[in-house]
Amino acid sequence: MNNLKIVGPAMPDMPWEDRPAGSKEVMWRYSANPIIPRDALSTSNSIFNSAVIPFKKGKYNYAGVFRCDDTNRRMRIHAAFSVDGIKWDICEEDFKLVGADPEIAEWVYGYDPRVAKIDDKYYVTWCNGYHGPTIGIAWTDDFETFHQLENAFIPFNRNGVLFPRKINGRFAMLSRPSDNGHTAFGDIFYSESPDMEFWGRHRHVMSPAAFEVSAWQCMKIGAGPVPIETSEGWLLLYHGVLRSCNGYVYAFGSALLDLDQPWKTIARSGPYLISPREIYELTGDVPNVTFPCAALHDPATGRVAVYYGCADTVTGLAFGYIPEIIDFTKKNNIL
Ligand code: BMA
Repeated sequence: MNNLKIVGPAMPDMPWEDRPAGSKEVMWRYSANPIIPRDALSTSNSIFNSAVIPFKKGKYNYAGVFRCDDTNRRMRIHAAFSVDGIKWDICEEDFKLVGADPEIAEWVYGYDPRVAKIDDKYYVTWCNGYHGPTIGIAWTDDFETFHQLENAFIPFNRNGVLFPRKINGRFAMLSRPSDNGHTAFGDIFYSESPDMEFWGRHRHVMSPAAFEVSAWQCMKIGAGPVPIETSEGWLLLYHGVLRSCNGYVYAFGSALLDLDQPWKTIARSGPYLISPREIYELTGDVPNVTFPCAALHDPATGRVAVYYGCADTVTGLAFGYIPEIIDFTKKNNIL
């Protein structure tokens, strides 16, 4: 894959740690995980399932939107800034939305944010409470004011993840229709929009895998970070869920989607990339969860750093090389 082309801004200083000597893993964890403790804020019960993006502001090189559940156990989103992508200054106040139609403006809850840069705006999508979970959208250009748009779908829906550019002239989003509870099913769908308001042309992307084929993703699946564009297709990291006798287990793996018709899956990994294994993933408010919501990558080196929620409590980092993840996805393709 010497001629693999990876799209994205150069990020030579992105967070990184080499693969540990002797490790055969495709993705490996940061040795100083978790990078964000649960009590980084005076009001936080837990900080996890959060999204980051390169963003220059004063001394800062990255911005983010963090899921900070407070000590009422209310799910809130807070803006954050970082010099190195590892140590984060998270705003004590939750993010404030402006500009929405008053009929949908009431804040109920928000969680599992993602952030995508499309043209000159940063779009945040999150699971937004509006008579049940749906996908909220807001844009910002300074990570201080967030301009709320219409919800993308009617409830119930989770894991709304935008593509980082228009596809065939339209904004594009992956999401997972669900129910109002701890949904025991879930496929990934693709939708497109001419204007970030009206979403349609819904297409099925992927279903959970058969239990005998790939058990970690046999109950439900959902898009993780914003997909990464490469000459081999869109690299999608996605979470998959298995139901054990003790509850749900969240791992993540990879798939390649067609560049022009991203609802067509080119390859999908049978083995996971990361599954709960470390103590901070195995224990916390919700045990056995590794839940990726963002990735930083550097096209020249192929490096990728994935931000993932650990046991719904803290935030961790995992690293890999995009060409190796693509190879792994194709070699272990279960389609
Ligand atoms: C999902 C979401 C995620 C969470 C996961 C495990 O339904 O609520 O935020 O990480 O469950 O609890």
